[in-house]
Formats: sequence, C-alpha cells, structure tokens
Amino acid sequence: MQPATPFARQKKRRGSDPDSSDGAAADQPNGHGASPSSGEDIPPSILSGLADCQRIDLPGADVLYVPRIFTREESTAFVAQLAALEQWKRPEFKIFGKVHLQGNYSCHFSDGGQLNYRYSGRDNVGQEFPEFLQAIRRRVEAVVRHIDGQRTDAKICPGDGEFQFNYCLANKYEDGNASLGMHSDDERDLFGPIASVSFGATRHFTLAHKRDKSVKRRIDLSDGSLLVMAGDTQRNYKHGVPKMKRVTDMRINLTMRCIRPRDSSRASGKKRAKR
Ligand SMILES: O=C(O)CCC(=O)C(=O)O
Repeated sequence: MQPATPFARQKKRRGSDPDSSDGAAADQPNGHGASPSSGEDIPPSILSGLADCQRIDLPGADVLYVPRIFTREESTAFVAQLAALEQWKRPEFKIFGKVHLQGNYSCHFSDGGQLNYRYSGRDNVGQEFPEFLQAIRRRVEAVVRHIDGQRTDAKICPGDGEFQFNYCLANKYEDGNASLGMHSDDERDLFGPIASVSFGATRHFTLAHKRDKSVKRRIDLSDGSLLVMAGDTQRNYKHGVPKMKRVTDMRINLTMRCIRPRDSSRASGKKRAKR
C-alpha cells in the first residue's frame, strides 16, 4: 500500500458515508480520509467539552490543550489495548561511548507500514496502524480540525486545513521514574501540527523557550487529553516529560505526526537532543 499523501486536498468528507458507523471514509484505501470540522465524528459529550480548549500563553508558540477528547470508557479500553502492543521497545542511546537505555518504551506506526521518522540518529520505520489506533487517529484529526475551525487566536493547520496524520510515535512510561528529556521535534521530515494524546497517569509536561530561559511552562497532561503543538512551537521551544517519583501508574502518550515520505536510507542530517 502506498503511503497516504500527508496533505489530502480531496473534498470528500469523512462523515458523508451514512453506512460508516465510526465515521471513517469507506472510499479511502487506508480507512483514513479527510474528516469534517463540524464535529459529527465526535461524541456529543466530548464535543461540548471542546469549549474548554485552552490556548497556552507562550510567545512564539501555538499550543492548545483540551482536557478530554476521549470518554473515560474509551480511554480505559485504549490504554489496555496500547499496553498490550507487542512492539514496545526500550531503545539504547550512547553518551560519550557509553550505552544507556531510554527511560521509557516506544514504538512507531505509519500509513502503509513504511514511513521513516529518523531522530536521535536512529531510523524508526512505523509499522501499519492497528485498527484501534486508526480510531484514535480519526478522533484526534476530527478534534484538531474542529478546533482549527473554531479558533482564530491560534494557527493550527497549515494550508486549507485538509491534512492527515500519517505517523504515530507511542511512548510508554511505566511509572513516574520514566521520563523524556527536553528536545524539539524539529526534524526535516516533519511538517504540520503535532497532536499529542495521553492515556493513564497524569504527568507534567514542560515547555521551555530555547533562547529566553525565563520563558517556561508546565502543563499537566491528564488521561484522555489532547495537546496540539503547531506553528513555530518546535522552532522556539523544547519540551519534555520530567520524572515524578510519586506517580506509580503507567502513562501512554501518542504523538500523531505528519511525515514527508522519503527514502528511509537517507539520514535527516540533523541530530536531536537526547530523549
Ligand atoms: O509523552 C509526552 O507527553 C511527550 C512525548 C514527546 O515529547 C515526543 O514523543 O516527542
């Protein structure tokens, strides 16, 4: 299967198929078509809560936080399905020649099972999205488009707003000892907004300006929440998930991304901070 065109310009709307109970466009080869911004793919209880969407006040960044885009039942089911994935791995990284294990487990998914996202000097070809992850992605896209259509104070989707997330980086934090170092997702292969969804334990998420050390924010990412980082956020800020020793529960985070299809053998030429 060919990777989906990341920016889909097609005008066919996902909700237009009356036989499609989950809102997926039946005529899209990967079940992943463009979705409406009118909210018909979003359960009413979630749709009404989108009014709680907060713009995080940071200069030179477009960051939005929505406390809940999945019902509690959905979150509970998804966290169990995510935890059971066989693909989790704890990657190694080297500092001054010494091998260390990353503090959290990760795995990667992509349309067509062939898109490569290279970071920290490693190729990460995403496997095909499992069906439940497609459902998560559909919700995330519907919510992102809905917010994009509603808000005038943030630049979220580039172009005409028709885009698809074609790649997902999943991170699993077994407990509060697992963390993710400060970094930017500014690799050449990436474009468009990054949508981060969290399941399980609430964890702090830190955003720090790259040049002005006085500009820093901490956001608590709770179960079922969505954080969107768009515009110049990656250019101006680093982000990370610090340790929280008192947290004993697991957290799983998914970042939905737009990746430019390219030859997986080509390095991005850019090194990323230790994660
Ligand atoms: O776990 C999180 O909330 C952040 C994940 C992240 O920063 C990343 O995947 O680049």
